[in-house]
Amino acid sequence: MAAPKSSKSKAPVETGPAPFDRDEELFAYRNMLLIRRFEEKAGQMYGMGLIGGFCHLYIGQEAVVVGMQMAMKQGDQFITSYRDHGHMLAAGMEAKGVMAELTGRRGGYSKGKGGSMHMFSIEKAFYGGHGIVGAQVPLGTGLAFANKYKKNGLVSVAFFGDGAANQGQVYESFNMAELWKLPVIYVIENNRYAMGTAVTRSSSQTDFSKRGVSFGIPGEQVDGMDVRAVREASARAFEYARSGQGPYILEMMTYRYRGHSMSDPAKYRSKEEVQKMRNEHDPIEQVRARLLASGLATEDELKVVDAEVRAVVQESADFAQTDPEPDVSELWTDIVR
Ligand SMILES: Cc1ncc(C[n+]2csc(CCOP(=O)(O)OP(=O)(O)O)c2C)c(N)n1
Ligand SMILES: [Mg+2]
Repeated sequence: MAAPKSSKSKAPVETGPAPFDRDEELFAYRNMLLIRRFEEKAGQMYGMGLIGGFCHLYIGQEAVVVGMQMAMKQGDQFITSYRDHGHMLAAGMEAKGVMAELTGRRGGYSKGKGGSMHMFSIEKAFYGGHGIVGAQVPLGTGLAFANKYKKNGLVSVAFFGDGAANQGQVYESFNMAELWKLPVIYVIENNRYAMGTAVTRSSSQTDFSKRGVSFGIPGEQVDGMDVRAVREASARAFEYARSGQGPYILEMMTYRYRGHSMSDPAKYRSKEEVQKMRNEHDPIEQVRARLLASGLATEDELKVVDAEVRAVVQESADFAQTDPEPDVSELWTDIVR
């Protein structure tokens, strides 16, 4: 609601998402920072030749997965694209297991045989890690179908990008999900680009929250750089889907700071554009500034969190370099013959 325009009002009425308490702010800070530092380390290790194959970093988009996780219930499934490291870390999957998968080691989540885009966790209800753009959307819808069939009260979340949102299979999924009132949340991570193509160059309707209108699926645009806004909108979406009303679309307005993957000519946007987002909207800096300004935490307390996060990331990097590679015989395991 807008602040009332009365000559008697003394202070401006604060609008925007409901505030977090100290524990929530610190939780969000720690988890977003873990993703940021992990991804920075992965980028360095890729540069050193320690990681092979594809690698897509999530830096800049951290508030989306952390805010979503804060609204999820244990057992709710989630599934995403190749840009998946942040999703796993936010769900509490171990940094060691993710990093070791990047370097192709035995202790990786797919025993070193899947790499960056192909990791899974039954325990954390993470269904991957998918390299085919948009393929996770029908799969996530299928998870919701299973939930409804089993009447287990769980909700599935399918994350996908602005580019993936133009795939045909997304709309086949929307149709069935609404027809059968499936408990699924479609999270469109609009980071403004699909590889080097800006949303405005590829989409006739650039407001992705409206993409479900013809099916009768409600949607909303969310400030995906503000973890409080993400948590609040996610809570609404979970409530809607869990209560049997059907699917819900959340368009997260976000931004990726790094290139699409590790090789990216970066000619499709200016350095100034990236720097402006970092300076004015960084999701981690927002929480940090709030914690300090409100007195909910001191610089020293945040330094302790920073050091703890760095230690976790360093331990994962050490493990990912010392853990052995899989035995050659592993070529014949975990495959359908
Ligand atoms: C079916 C298919 N088409 C094309 C590609 C190549 N490709 C990989 S990522 C990508 C861009 C997707 O962009 P978006 O959905 O916005 O996700 P983001 O990378 O921004 O997270 C494309 C076209 C692919 N992997 N799969
Ligand atoms: Mg994109």
